[in-house]
Amino acid sequence: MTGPRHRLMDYIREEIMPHRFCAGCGCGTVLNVFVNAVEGLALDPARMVCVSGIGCSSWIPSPYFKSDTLHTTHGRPIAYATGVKIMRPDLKVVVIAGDGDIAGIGGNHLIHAARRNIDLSVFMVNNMIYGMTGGQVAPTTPLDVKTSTTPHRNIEPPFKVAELVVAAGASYVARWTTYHVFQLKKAMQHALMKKGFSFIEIVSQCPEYYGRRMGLRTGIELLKEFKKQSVGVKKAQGMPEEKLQDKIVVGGLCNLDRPEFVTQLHALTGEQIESFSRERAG
Ligand SMILES: Cc1ncc(C[n+]2csc(CCOP(=O)(O)OP(=O)(O)O)c2C)c(N)n1
Repeated sequence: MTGPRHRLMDYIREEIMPHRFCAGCGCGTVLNVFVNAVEGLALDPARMVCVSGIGCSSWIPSPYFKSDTLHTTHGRPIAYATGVKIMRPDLKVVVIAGDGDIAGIGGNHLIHAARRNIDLSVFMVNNMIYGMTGGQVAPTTPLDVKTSTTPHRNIEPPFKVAELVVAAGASYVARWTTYHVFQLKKAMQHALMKKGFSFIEIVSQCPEYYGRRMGLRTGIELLKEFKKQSVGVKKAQGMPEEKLQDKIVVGGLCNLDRPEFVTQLHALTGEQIESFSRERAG
């Protein structure tokens, strides 16, 4: 999977830079950290496929990351990525998309890919709303927050997506924010090298559609808020639920080894072909 040493810019489509993310958006940070993580591992971009859905964050790999990319339909990147991995298990398959994409419309694909433990690295950029379409409420929007579709306040409790993915059976799960760039880079590297389903929830800022309504108008203000709200996994374990209501629990949530789906599928197919050939010969 690793190839000759690459420079950082070998992973970026320079011809379409500067990128088109809004000023202060976390997507630029996630792109930066992802490129650094891949470069640090000396991964060969020609041996990677990045899959995204529809949304601002889906632009992180497509068009900016210089590997083969599949920019798919909203909510379906994990389904497309599963197809790629089954046909080309030799390639590293990465999904980068939004919380609306992965946990909203694509929520079923997420839990079943985790349950099957398919060898994918899924990086979910959680800006807590639907960014691209104008800041509608998402299944990740915190309680009481005002969005374009909850102008008074949000009354729906949000999913804890990382914890959901742990419960569904993933091999590696972590949560970090765009404030924690060094920890996020390490977590991405871990996820990229882990066999099985790996998932990182990246809490990220949308100053335009999320921050503005919260009175936090710039990326910096939102990053300061993330820093203030973050609590490490270990510390959080000793805290009562009500104290964790407005906190972001950061760190590694699980790291275990389980049988991986695609390997087992190909072994099973091999056994079937062998027994079929034996039957025909006999
Ligand atoms: C099937 C379908 N439903 C709805 C839409 C409209 N749509 C496009 S992007 C989007 C939400 C994007 O939010 P998210 O996935 O969180 O990504 P972000 O833009 O916040 O990064 C929606 C609802 C669509 N393109 N296709």
